[in-house]
Amino acid sequence: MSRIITVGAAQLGPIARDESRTRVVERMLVLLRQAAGHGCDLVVFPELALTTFFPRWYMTDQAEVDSFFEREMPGPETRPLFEAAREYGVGFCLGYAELTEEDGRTRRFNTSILVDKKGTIVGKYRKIHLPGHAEYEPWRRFQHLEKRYFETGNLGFPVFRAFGGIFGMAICNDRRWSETYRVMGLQDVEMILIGYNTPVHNPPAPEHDDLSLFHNQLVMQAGAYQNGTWVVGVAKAGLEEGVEQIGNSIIVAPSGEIVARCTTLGDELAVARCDLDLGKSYKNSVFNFARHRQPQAYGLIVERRGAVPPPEE
Ligand code: CDT
Repeated sequence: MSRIITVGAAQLGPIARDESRTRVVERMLVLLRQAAGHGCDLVVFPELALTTFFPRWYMTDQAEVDSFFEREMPGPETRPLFEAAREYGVGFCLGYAELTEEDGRTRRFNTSILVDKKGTIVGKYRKIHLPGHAEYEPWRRFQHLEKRYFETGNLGFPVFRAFGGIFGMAICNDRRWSETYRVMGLQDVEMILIGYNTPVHNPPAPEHDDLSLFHNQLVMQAGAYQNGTWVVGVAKAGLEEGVEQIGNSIIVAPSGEIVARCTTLGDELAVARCDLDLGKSYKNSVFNFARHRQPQAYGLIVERRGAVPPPEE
């Protein structure tokens, strides 16, 4: 099987609070069809791609909160995405709010799934690094209540064999944490798919606002290089319900170089042909974990799993 995979970063512009899922899915289908025309194998949609970024509002009515969650995947409104995947032979990664009955109770997660070219779900990840706060904070211009509406993900950072390679997922704030990439790097990940909703303004640290694009690139470029993996970062961008969100969706090679990017704050597709074997030269040399990592000296026990064997000398 070819180790070249053509990937589309399917950035979405703002989604209004009253925009229906059916309308959003129509917008996503336009990008999916465009991706098929470019020969894409896989498209990556943003975090919480089916609705507006609802954690910006404090809500006390649980039924109102739950109206932003999916109880089944696919459901009636999202099924067309799965049918299009099958029809065009294009897989996708989708972020959504997941409501599930697990361990005898209702649980809510900020989730991403990986869907293959047959329209079958082949991977799931639930966001671990939930940013923001759990209670109403009146001094903020807008809220960031992910800690109120979601539980911390309980699936770890798994990797999945799909599309002829090893794939992982992360969601928004996860991309700022080196552990995210390294845990998947230790499982030989070859491409990490990340959706995000990032306001330009960070209420607790407004002094970072001018650096929001720089930090977005910094973390994904470093994560890619330090683990010899591709990283695809995809925004929900633009002015959404009065909050400015960054765009700057990028596809990063294992060298840390950006090879494709979105240039608008609207619905836009950026495409790159990605050779999954490109990570090998990093995994086998400067970031050969088996040869050069020294976890026993870090003062912290970190289990090493599935590291690439050293090259023959
Ligand atoms: N959705 C999400 O995780 N957003 C956060 C905002 C934090 S403000 C720096 C992010 O890390 O982009």
